Amino acid sequence: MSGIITDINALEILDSRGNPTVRVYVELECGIVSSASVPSGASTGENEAIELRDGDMKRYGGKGVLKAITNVQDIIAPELIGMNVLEQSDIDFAMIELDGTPNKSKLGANAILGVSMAVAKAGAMYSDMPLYRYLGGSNARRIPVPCMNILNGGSHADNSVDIQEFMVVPHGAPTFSEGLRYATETFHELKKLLNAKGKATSVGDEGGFAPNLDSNEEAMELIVEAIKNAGYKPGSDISLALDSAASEFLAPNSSNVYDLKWSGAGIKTSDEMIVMAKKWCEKYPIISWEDPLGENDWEGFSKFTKEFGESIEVVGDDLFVTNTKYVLKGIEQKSANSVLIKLNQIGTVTETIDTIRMCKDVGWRTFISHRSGETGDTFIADFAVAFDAGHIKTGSASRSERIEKYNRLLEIEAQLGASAQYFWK
Ligand code: 2PG
Ligand code: MG
Repeated sequence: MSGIITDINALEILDSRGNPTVRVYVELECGIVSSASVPSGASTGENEAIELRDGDMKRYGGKGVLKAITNVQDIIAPELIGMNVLEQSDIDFAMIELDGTPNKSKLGANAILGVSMAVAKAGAMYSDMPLYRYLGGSNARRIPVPCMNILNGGSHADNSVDIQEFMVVPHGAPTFSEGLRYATETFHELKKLLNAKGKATSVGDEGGFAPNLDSNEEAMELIVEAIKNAGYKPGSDISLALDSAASEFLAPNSSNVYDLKWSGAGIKTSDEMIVMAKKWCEKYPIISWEDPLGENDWEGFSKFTKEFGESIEVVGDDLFVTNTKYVLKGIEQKSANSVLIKLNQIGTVTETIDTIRMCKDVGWRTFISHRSGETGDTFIADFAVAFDAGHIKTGSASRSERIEKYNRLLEIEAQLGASAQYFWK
């Protein structure tokens, strides 16, 4: 029986924030049916591919995705039906052409990505392989280090912390499953500490705690204490990764002045942010820092990388939006040494792979990421293994939409057995 696509359908479902998102079903002539669900960001980069929302204020406050669903059913499906599911890049480029805009604003990146991911899953099912093996080939066997976001701030929480994500990175663990255990035990210890200090233990969008704290530094002090209480050595067993998501606290009308508004720490220039970062890097075991500055502060990013690029991973998220055009600019300007990879920032599986390939060509790292609005879809777990990404962030040790991805990685590690690899570099 053939791998010809015979039907493509879509459904409006809800994400982890209760906002509508797109689920796509792809059916093959042989009877295989796959489905994929699209995530959604909150601290989005301005150059991301466009997530099409209905804007009909009578439904979900304007956030409905019925237009994207109709685009899948009426425009994309007729074009792709009859194509071979194994031709992933032909299929993705057919959709790019059909859309015809530079940012997928006509059909919607949510419509296009849903189809692209469901096609990849159907291809794997048709080939009778797990997704990581189908996409990555027979040597895909490195399980990414989980960067677990255990304390949330910024626009992912309603608290007094500016930095969006404080992650624990169990790079000293021997395996992924042990690393996940180290990080999860630290999460539980942090809860105990917060309780003891009378701080809130409710969680933010990505499942990390979201307490009101006196400063951003207090968050790191608490986490380091939690690491020790869990019986691990900060810096050798577990280090810290930060995502400042600094575009979220730019001063009004500025691209390089920052207002640490949630903590009330005041206004800082790009250079002052770097001075602050230096102090933090000396004091805390930080090994990775994402979006330390805003998405248009290219000069600041280059200075930041000059200062820290030899000692830590400097990750661009909003700066690069998983787009080769911006990654190329970053390579030329030495803006970072790592790229956060989010499929829905660019909108197809094929273009995401292009971005990863560009990073690898110049020795940059790749860091696969969920979005703050997620579903139970575990695509990124397989995707990270397929492309040897090395690092993944998919939230905390709470909220099933986060845990499902970690559980999928446990499953892959078990399948790989002794051949599974786990290392930070
Ligand atoms: C980020 C992401 C994911 P969002 O900034 O890296 O953690 O957040 O999906 O809201 O853009
Ligand atoms: Mg980010």
